[in-house]
Amino acid sequence: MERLFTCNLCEAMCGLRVEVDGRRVGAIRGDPDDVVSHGHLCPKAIALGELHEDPDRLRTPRIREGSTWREASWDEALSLASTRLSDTQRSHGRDAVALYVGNPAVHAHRSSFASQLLTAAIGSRHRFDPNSQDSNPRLFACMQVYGDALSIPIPDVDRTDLLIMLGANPAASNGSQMVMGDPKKRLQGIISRGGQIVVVDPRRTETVAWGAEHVSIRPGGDAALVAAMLHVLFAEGRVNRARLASVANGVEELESLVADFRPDRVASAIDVSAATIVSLARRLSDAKRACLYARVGVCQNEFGPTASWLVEAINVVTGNFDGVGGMMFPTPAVDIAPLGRRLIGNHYGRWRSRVRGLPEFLGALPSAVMAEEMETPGEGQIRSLVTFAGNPVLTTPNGPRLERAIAGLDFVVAIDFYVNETTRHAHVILPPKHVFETGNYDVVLSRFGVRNTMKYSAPIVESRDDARDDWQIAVELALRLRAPRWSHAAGRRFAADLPEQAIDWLLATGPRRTSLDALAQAPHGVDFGALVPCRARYVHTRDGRVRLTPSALTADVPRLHRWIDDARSSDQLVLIGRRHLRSNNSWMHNVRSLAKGPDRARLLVCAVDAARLKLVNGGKARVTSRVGAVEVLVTISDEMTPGVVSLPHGFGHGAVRDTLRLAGALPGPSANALTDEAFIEPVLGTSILNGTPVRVEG
Ligand SMILES: Nc1nc2c(c(=O)[nH]1)N[C@H]1C(S)=C(S)[C@@H](COP(=O)(O)OP(=O)(O)OC[C@H]3O[C@@H](n4cnc5c(=O)[nH]c(N)nc54)[C@H](O)[C@@H]3O)O[C@H]1N2
Ligand SMILES: Nc1nc2c(c(=O)[nH]1)N[C@H]1C(S)=C(S)[C@@H](COP(=O)(O)OP(=O)(O)OC[C@H]3O[C@@H](n4cnc5c(=O)[nH]c(N)nc54)[C@H](O)[C@@H]3O)O[C@H]1N2
Ligand code: SF4
Ligand SMILES: [Mo]
Repeated sequence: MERLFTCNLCEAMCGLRVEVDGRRVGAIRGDPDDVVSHGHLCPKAIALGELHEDPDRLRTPRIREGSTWREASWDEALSLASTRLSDTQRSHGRDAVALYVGNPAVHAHRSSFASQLLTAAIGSRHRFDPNSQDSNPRLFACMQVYGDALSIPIPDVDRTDLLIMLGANPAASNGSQMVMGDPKKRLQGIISRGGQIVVVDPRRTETVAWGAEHVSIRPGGDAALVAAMLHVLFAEGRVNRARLASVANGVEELESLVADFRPDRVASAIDVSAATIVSLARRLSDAKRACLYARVGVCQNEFGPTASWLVEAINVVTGNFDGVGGMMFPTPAVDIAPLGRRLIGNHYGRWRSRVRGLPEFLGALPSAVMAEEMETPGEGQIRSLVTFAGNPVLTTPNGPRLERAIAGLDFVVAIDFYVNETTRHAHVILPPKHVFETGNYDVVLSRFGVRNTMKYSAPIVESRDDARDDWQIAVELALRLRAPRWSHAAGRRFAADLPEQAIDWLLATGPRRTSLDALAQAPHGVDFGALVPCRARYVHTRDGRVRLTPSALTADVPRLHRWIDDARSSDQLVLIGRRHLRSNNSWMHNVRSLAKGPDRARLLVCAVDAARLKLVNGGKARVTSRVGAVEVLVTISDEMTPGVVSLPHGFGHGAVRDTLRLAGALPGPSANALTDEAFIEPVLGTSILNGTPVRVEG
């Protein structure tokens, strides 16, 4: 039988047609009638079937005794987990148990709700997630500029004339905070309408190969670039102050803040010519409808928050905010923003990490402090850990140090269906059902659509009787931790459908006033059309105006000036990351259709640096940073620019060759054995994963 399902591996939300037979999954194709993707899919979707069938994927809880694992009943595994976590909290306080919630937790509704429940049930200030390796700078910038971290404008790609992309490579990532179905068709649509795409990236990426113009930049240079573009706009009288007066505050202050960012001063620091800076500014201002969009490459560099703020500001200043063809707010049918404001709140700095004093943001601390909080004795030390859908040993800076720290903890619980580099240190693994067995409404990702759409996928595959999903596991753990005297069976029954009831309620109270029943009548999803101007709904500052110069960010401008002055004389080699269409962060490496093919974890080096460092194509190199060293094979590539080398994250599976048999055989080291937990930006403590100083030897 063929069933429809929305792929949940990345942010593209592709609609799939999946052959299923009871518990078996067969062929997977794109759904041509899907309202988001119109038939598009990528090779990872095919792998969803392989993932479902993967013999290495755990289906039963495991308990580790020494170095051996044994299967256990849910009751035994959950009792052991909750007893040991309760013991830790009773003896050492709530903060002694840490929670790390990984990326897949935002990719299906039952998992997303589970992460909120676990956060509440554990109640620890030691809560971590990948946002401090990813979006925090942009969330913080949006919180400062628009008054809410979830007020995130999205490029109106279907109607724009100019899309300038900083630090994003949708040809590999399929788009982030820009859900657009078939990215190639969508982006090439801009060009075929006579518009233009500019990619600003230290590497000449696959997205450039789609027909975009390429501007190479020094890693970390985006804040200075955008500040210099703003300088040009003010200097050339291109700022329409009368129009801005009703929209934004801080125009004059912004003008004086960028006064010293002359293109001729900034150019040599960021390796972009003054003429290019001036031309980018003029094009952004001349285009009838334009978007400057910045993503992970910018968030993860030395000036993530400051650059993210300046990007929001320049879109506003050029009139490309909340209008057709510019940066616009979606109005999704399930709008989690009001709920997020109530449940999580726009909090910053309510508590600080014990050892380094880094601030909490949106209820979480930066992952860069995890290891030291585990290693440093004293009140509030982390003694036990729960990981949920993550692999911080491979995905956070200085993974090897974190791994040693995790191995020394009293007790570790993992909610994950693989024994990966992190979960192998767990004492108990609680494996959830696969998403095909649980259904999916993309509550978070539908906030990022380039059109307003909604889709719900019901479960399509039967489960084993004893299988549990993320939500059920979280409920069981929460009940045992916080309401041990309640009847678990009654609690389980009560909570079973809460996620669907929540979606139904959110649909009913959201902007579309609809329901899950109505959605069931639309199996390919519902398209509510293009984005519409709606800033009154999403700008939550006190006076309803955009804040162009929030003090939490303007305070970082002096550091930017110092960086420019230092960068002009620096010839330090730096490491950046990259993504590949057939990989997904640290996982999906254990399915044959994705693992096969060439080695994807090579170090890319340009010919000039290769000659200087005596590296040969296909030969070995040793890469060293402050925190570690790895051996890697080299590919000499004309995509790279002098002074910058590139290595993807998420590889280096040698330690799990027994439990991830295909992934374990893949070559390549972990890039996060080189990234440095002490190298963070100062506003939020975001990890700097692009721009790590390294030495490379042949
Ligand atoms: N150097 C460098 N490091 C990076 C990045 C980079 O660009 N460069 N990118 C960063 C970014 S943007 C991110 S988001 C992070 C990701 O970092 P993490 O979230 O720590 O890592 P993932 O590889 O996404 O972890 C996925 C884990 O979740 C499990 N999993 C998958 N689906 C489910 C499910 O439905 N339920 C449960 N319970 N588990 C599931 C998988 O088995 C796997 O073990 O990495 C960050 N790290
Ligand atoms: N196939 C695949 N798809 C994915 C993922 C995956 O791992 N694999 N991960 C998903 C996740 S978790 C995320 S967050 C998104 C991310 O999606 P994107 O934001 O599109 O991220 P990347 O593809 O990593 O592209 C980042 C680009 O930034 C460039 N860069 C590095 N440093 C700098 C800098 O200082 N300035 C500028 N301007 N550019 C810089 C890099 O060379 C790279 O080309 O992708 C998602 N989609
Ligand atoms: S682009 Fe690939 S991984 Fe992403 S949603 Fe579509 S099929 Fe899934
Ligand atoms: Mo991410």
